[in-house]
Amino acid sequence: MTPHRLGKLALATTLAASALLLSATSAIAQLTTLRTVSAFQKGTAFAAPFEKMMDRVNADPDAPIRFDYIGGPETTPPLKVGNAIKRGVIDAAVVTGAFYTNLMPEANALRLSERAPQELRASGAWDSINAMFEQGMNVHWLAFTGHQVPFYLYLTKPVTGTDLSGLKLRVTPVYQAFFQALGATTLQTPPGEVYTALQRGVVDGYGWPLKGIFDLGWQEQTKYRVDPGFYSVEVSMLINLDAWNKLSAEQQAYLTEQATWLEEQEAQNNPRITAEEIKRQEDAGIQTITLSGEDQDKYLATAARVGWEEILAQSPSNGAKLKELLTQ
Ligand code: 173
Repeated sequence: MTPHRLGKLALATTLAASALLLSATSAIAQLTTLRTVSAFQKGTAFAAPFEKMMDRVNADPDAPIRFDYIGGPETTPPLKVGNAIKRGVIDAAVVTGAFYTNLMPEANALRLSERAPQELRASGAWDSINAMFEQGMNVHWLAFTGHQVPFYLYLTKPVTGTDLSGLKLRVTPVYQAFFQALGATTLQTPPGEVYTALQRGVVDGYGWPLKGIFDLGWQEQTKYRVDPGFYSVEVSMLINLDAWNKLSAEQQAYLTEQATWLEEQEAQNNPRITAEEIKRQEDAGIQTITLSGEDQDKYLATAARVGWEEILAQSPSNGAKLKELLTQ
């Protein structure tokens, strides 16, 4: 054998070996289970819709994928979930943009969306926003819940107008700029620390959506809800992009179908749940402080103005695009 032929043979052998190796890795890479974490406590208002979806998938004998639900904040601190999903420590996450503004500040714009997930999907806006998620977070944006569930200011002391000076309020990046613009001082905490902060008098109130305050017993520490609500909840399921790319087209299509089912459930159920929640808060003795007329105008206009100002300052290019995609 000439040295030349020997070289060729060696090359052929190497090629065959790497082809084998490749097919072996792609067999291993075939994902059948998504390791999933929720930033919200198991069974609570914003985890429950996703838990229902995961149960539905896991009960479907024909499902091409399963969810392995590892758990809630006891497994990953809520403010660390963004990092875990970005790095692929987990495959799927139930989380809201306010919990990972350090990684992708513009995701916090989804609470300013005037468009329902159904509209975003139909118009193609979903794909543009998903491209931002891929780029900024290394995730696929699978599902968007909570739309049209407003956020509120809850208090232990009354206010008479829009002046919040002298109050210290528990916030996340959902509310921080807004409450500060009205004069409040703020303290950021994850949901799990709200009860103790109220009980110890560390804060005079907190921001939270309409639903969910009973989950962790906060009604015991809440005297007032300020109406109207503002913004609209966004809690999403994110799939790590490397995990998503390992799924077959069939698995991806199946998961997208589950997401649209979930979003349809939300659209059907949230109006009823909000009405029930208002009644339940009233029955628990929580009084309503209603801002009307000019106060209401100022309150809502300030919320919208500072919400977008913050997004545009932190993320000028994607922020402007999001404003166009999300507002009427
Ligand atoms: O208040 C919060 O912790 C928060 O930002 C949030 C966001 C979406 C749903 C529920 C709470």
